[in-house]
Amino acid sequence: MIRIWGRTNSSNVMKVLWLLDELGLTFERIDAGGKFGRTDTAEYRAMNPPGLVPTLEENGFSLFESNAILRYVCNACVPGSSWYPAAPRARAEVDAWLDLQQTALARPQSVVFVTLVRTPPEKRDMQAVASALSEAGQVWAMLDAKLRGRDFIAGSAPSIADIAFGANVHRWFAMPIERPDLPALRGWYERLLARAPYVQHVAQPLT
Ligand SMILES: N[C@@H](CCC(=O)N[C@@H](CS)C(=O)NCC(=O)O)C(=O)O
Repeated sequence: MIRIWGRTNSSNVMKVLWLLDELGLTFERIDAGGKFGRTDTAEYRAMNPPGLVPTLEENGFSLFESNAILRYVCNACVPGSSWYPAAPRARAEVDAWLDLQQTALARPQSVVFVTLVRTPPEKRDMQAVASALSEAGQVWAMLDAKLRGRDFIAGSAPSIADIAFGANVHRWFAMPIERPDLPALRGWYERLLARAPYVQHVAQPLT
Protein backbone atom coordinates (compact mmCIF):
# COMPACT_ATOMS: atom_id res chain seq x y z
CA MET A 1 0.00 0.00 0.00
CA ILE A 2 1.10 3.56 -0.65
CA ARG A 3 2.25 5.43 2.45
CA ILE A 4 2.58 9.23 2.45
CA TRP A 5 4.70 11.02 5.01
CA GLY A 6 3.65 14.61 5.58
CA ARG A 7 1.47 17.02 7.51
CA THR A 8 -1.87 17.89 5.90
CA ASN A 9 -1.29 21.68 5.98
CA SER A 10 1.68 21.48 3.58
CA SER A 11 0.72 22.51 0.05
CA ASN A 12 3.16 19.95 -1.36
CA VAL A 13 1.57 17.18 0.69
CA MET A 14 -1.89 18.41 -0.37
CA LYS A 15 -0.98 17.83 -4.02
CA VAL A 16 -0.29 14.16 -3.42
CA LEU A 17 -3.32 13.51 -1.19
CA TRP A 18 -5.57 15.27 -3.69
CA LEU A 19 -4.29 13.17 -6.62
CA LEU A 20 -4.54 9.89 -4.70
CA ASP A 21 -8.17 10.64 -3.85
CA GLU A 22 -8.99 11.75 -7.41
CA LEU A 23 -7.72 8.34 -8.55
CA GLY A 24 -9.59 6.47 -5.81
CA LEU A 25 -6.36 4.93 -4.50
CA THR A 26 -6.05 3.59 -0.97
CA PHE A 27 -3.17 4.97 1.07
CA GLU A 28 -2.04 5.61 4.60
CA ARG A 29 -0.56 8.86 5.85
CA ILE A 30 1.86 9.57 8.66
CA ASP A 31 2.14 13.08 10.11
CA ALA A 32 5.65 14.43 9.52
CA GLY A 33 7.29 17.83 9.15
CA GLY A 34 6.57 21.05 11.04
CA LYS A 35 5.47 20.44 14.64
CA PHE A 36 5.42 16.67 14.01
CA GLY A 37 9.17 16.43 13.28
CA ARG A 38 10.27 12.92 12.16
CA THR A 39 12.10 14.37 9.13
CA ASP A 40 15.55 14.59 10.70
CA THR A 41 16.21 10.92 11.34
CA ALA A 42 18.70 8.94 9.26
CA GLU A 43 15.86 6.66 8.14
CA TYR A 44 13.77 9.58 6.90
CA ARG A 45 16.73 11.29 5.20
CA ALA A 46 17.45 8.05 3.36
CA MET A 47 14.01 8.42 1.77
CA ASN A 48 14.02 12.21 1.48
CA PRO A 49 17.56 13.69 1.51
CA PRO A 50 16.46 17.34 2.06
CA GLY A 51 14.32 16.25 5.01
CA LEU A 52 11.15 17.83 3.64
CA VAL A 53 7.60 16.58 3.09
CA PRO A 54 6.02 14.83 1.26
CA THR A 55 7.63 11.42 0.91
CA LEU A 56 5.97 8.48 -0.79
CA GLU A 57 6.82 4.95 0.34
CA GLU A 58 5.54 1.81 -1.34
CA ASN A 59 6.79 -1.76 -0.83
CA GLY A 60 10.45 -0.89 -0.32
CA PHE A 61 10.44 2.01 -2.80
CA SER A 62 10.52 5.64 -1.71
CA LEU A 63 10.35 8.98 -3.49
CA PHE A 64 10.67 12.66 -2.60
CA GLU A 65 9.74 15.90 -4.48
CA SER A 66 5.99 16.37 -4.75
CA ASN A 67 5.86 16.78 -8.52
CA ALA A 68 7.99 13.66 -9.03
CA ILE A 69 5.53 11.83 -6.77
CA LEU A 70 2.60 13.06 -8.90
CA ARG A 71 4.32 11.75 -12.04
CA TYR A 72 5.17 8.42 -10.41
CA VAL A 73 1.64 7.81 -9.15
CA CYS A 74 0.23 8.46 -12.63
CA ASN A 75 2.85 6.32 -14.36
CA ALA A 76 2.39 3.47 -11.89
CA CYS A 77 -1.37 3.56 -11.37
CA VAL A 78 -3.05 5.25 -14.38
CA PRO A 79 -0.48 5.05 -17.20
CA GLY A 80 -1.38 7.14 -20.24
CA SER A 81 -4.42 8.76 -18.61
CA SER A 82 -5.25 12.42 -19.11
CA TRP A 83 -3.82 13.12 -15.64
CA TYR A 84 -0.36 12.67 -17.22
CA PRO A 85 -0.81 12.09 -20.96
CA ALA A 86 1.46 9.69 -22.82
CA ALA A 87 1.75 11.58 -26.12
CA PRO A 88 5.11 13.39 -26.12
CA ARG A 89 3.82 16.91 -26.78
CA ALA A 90 0.88 16.63 -24.41
CA ARG A 91 3.16 15.23 -21.71
CA ALA A 92 5.77 17.93 -22.32
CA GLU A 93 3.15 20.64 -21.87
CA VAL A 94 2.16 19.19 -18.49
CA ASP A 95 5.85 18.88 -17.54
CA ALA A 96 6.55 22.49 -18.46
CA TRP A 97 3.81 23.76 -16.14
CA LEU A 98 4.90 21.39 -13.38
CA ASP A 99 8.40 22.83 -13.65
CA LEU A 100 7.13 26.41 -13.71
CA GLN A 101 5.19 25.80 -10.50
CA GLN A 102 8.34 24.58 -8.75
CA THR A 103 10.84 27.03 -10.17
CA ALA A 104 8.86 30.27 -10.40
CA LEU A 105 5.87 30.09 -8.06
CA ALA A 106 6.77 27.93 -5.06
CA ARG A 107 9.26 30.27 -3.39
CA PRO A 108 7.48 33.64 -3.69
CA GLN A 109 4.11 32.13 -2.88
CA SER A 110 5.61 30.52 0.22
CA VAL A 111 7.16 33.83 1.36
CA VAL A 112 3.75 35.50 1.18
CA PHE A 113 1.91 32.61 2.84
CA VAL A 114 4.37 31.93 5.66
CA THR A 115 4.66 35.63 6.47
CA LEU A 116 0.96 36.49 6.44
CA VAL A 117 -0.43 33.27 7.90
CA ARG A 118 2.28 31.80 10.14
CA THR A 119 4.31 34.79 11.33
CA PRO A 120 3.20 37.16 14.12
CA PRO A 121 2.51 40.71 12.82
CA GLU A 122 5.49 42.26 14.65
CA LYS A 123 7.91 39.86 12.99
CA ARG A 124 6.63 40.21 9.43
CA ASP A 125 8.96 41.48 6.71
CA MET A 126 6.36 43.32 4.62
CA GLN A 127 8.95 44.44 2.06
CA ALA A 128 9.74 40.82 1.32
CA VAL A 129 6.00 40.17 1.03
CA ALA A 130 5.54 43.03 -1.47
CA SER A 131 8.32 41.78 -3.67
CA ALA A 132 7.20 38.12 -3.44
CA LEU A 133 3.60 39.17 -4.18
CA SER A 134 4.71 40.84 -7.36
CA GLU A 135 6.74 37.77 -8.41
CA ALA A 136 3.92 35.33 -7.64
CA GLY A 137 1.38 37.61 -9.33
CA GLN A 138 3.38 37.44 -12.55
CA VAL A 139 3.22 33.65 -12.54
CA TRP A 140 -0.52 33.66 -11.79
CA ALA A 141 -0.97 36.06 -14.72
CA MET A 142 0.84 33.58 -16.99
CA LEU A 143 -1.51 30.86 -15.84
CA ASP A 144 -4.51 33.15 -16.36
CA ALA A 145 -3.43 33.68 -19.98
CA LYS A 146 -2.99 29.93 -20.45
CA LEU A 147 -6.46 29.20 -19.05
CA ARG A 148 -8.35 31.57 -21.32
CA GLY A 149 -10.74 29.46 -23.43
CA ARG A 150 -9.91 26.17 -21.70
CA ASP A 151 -11.20 24.44 -18.59
CA PHE A 152 -7.89 23.08 -17.35
CA ILE A 153 -4.19 23.79 -17.91
CA ALA A 154 -3.68 21.08 -20.53
CA GLY A 155 -7.12 21.33 -22.12
CA SER A 156 -10.53 19.89 -21.32
CA ALA A 157 -9.45 17.38 -18.65
CA PRO A 158 -7.53 18.01 -15.43
CA SER A 159 -3.90 16.91 -15.28
CA ILE A 160 -1.23 16.90 -12.61
CA ALA A 161 -0.31 20.43 -13.73
CA ASP A 162 -3.68 21.50 -12.32
CA ILE A 163 -2.84 19.63 -9.12
CA ALA A 164 0.51 21.41 -8.72
CA PHE A 165 -0.88 24.92 -9.24
CA GLY A 166 -4.25 24.10 -7.68
CA ALA A 167 -2.62 23.33 -4.34
CA ASN A 168 -1.40 26.95 -4.31
CA VAL A 169 -4.33 28.80 -5.86
CA HIS A 170 -6.65 28.36 -2.88
CA ARG A 171 -4.13 30.19 -0.72
CA TRP A 172 -3.78 32.87 -3.36
CA PHE A 173 -7.50 33.62 -3.24
CA ALA A 174 -7.86 33.07 0.54
CA MET A 175 -4.97 35.23 1.74
CA PRO A 176 -5.61 38.85 2.77
CA ILE A 177 -3.72 40.35 -0.20
CA GLU A 178 -4.34 42.66 -3.13
CA ARG A 179 -4.66 40.51 -6.22
CA PRO A 180 -4.61 41.49 -9.87
CA ASP A 181 -7.93 40.80 -11.61
CA LEU A 182 -7.42 37.44 -13.34
CA PRO A 183 -10.85 36.14 -14.45
CA ALA A 184 -9.70 32.94 -16.17
CA LEU A 185 -7.70 32.01 -13.07
CA ARG A 186 -10.75 32.69 -10.87
CA GLY A 187 -12.99 30.55 -13.15
CA TRP A 188 -10.49 27.67 -13.01
CA TYR A 189 -10.29 27.93 -9.20
CA GLU A 190 -14.09 27.72 -9.08
CA ARG A 191 -13.99 24.59 -11.26
CA LEU A 192 -11.50 23.03 -8.83
CA LEU A 193 -13.80 23.92 -5.91
CA ALA A 194 -16.47 21.72 -7.52
CA ARG A 195 -14.24 18.65 -6.97
CA ALA A 196 -14.72 16.92 -3.61
CA PRO A 197 -11.06 15.77 -3.23
CA TYR A 198 -9.93 19.37 -3.81
CA VAL A 199 -12.18 20.70 -1.10
CA GLN A 200 -11.19 17.89 1.27
CA HIS A 201 -7.44 18.27 0.91
CA VAL A 202 -6.80 21.81 -0.32
CA ALA A 203 -9.66 24.29 0.07
CA GLN A 204 -9.61 24.42 3.84
CA PRO A 205 -8.97 27.23 6.33
CA LEU A 206 -5.38 28.45 6.11
CA THR A 207 -3.07 27.14 8.85
N1 LIG B 1 10.28 20.89 -3.76
C1 LIG B 1 9.80 20.16 -2.63
C2 LIG B 1 9.50 21.14 -1.52
C3 LIG B 1 9.05 20.44 -0.27
C4 LIG B 1 8.82 21.43 0.85
O1 LIG B 1 9.35 22.57 0.84
N2 LIG B 1 8.06 21.00 1.84
C5 LIG B 1 7.81 21.86 2.99
C6 LIG B 1 6.32 21.88 3.30
S1 LIG B 1 5.36 22.54 1.96
C7 LIG B 1 8.53 21.28 4.18
O2 LIG B 1 8.87 20.11 4.21
N3 LIG B 1 8.79 22.13 5.19
C8 LIG B 1 9.47 21.69 6.39
C9 LIG B 1 8.61 20.89 7.31
O3 LIG B 1 7.40 20.73 7.10
O4 LIG B 1 9.16 20.41 8.32
C10 LIG B 1 8.55 19.36 -3.02
O5 LIG B 1 7.83 19.83 -3.92
O6 LIG B 1 8.29 18.29 -2.44
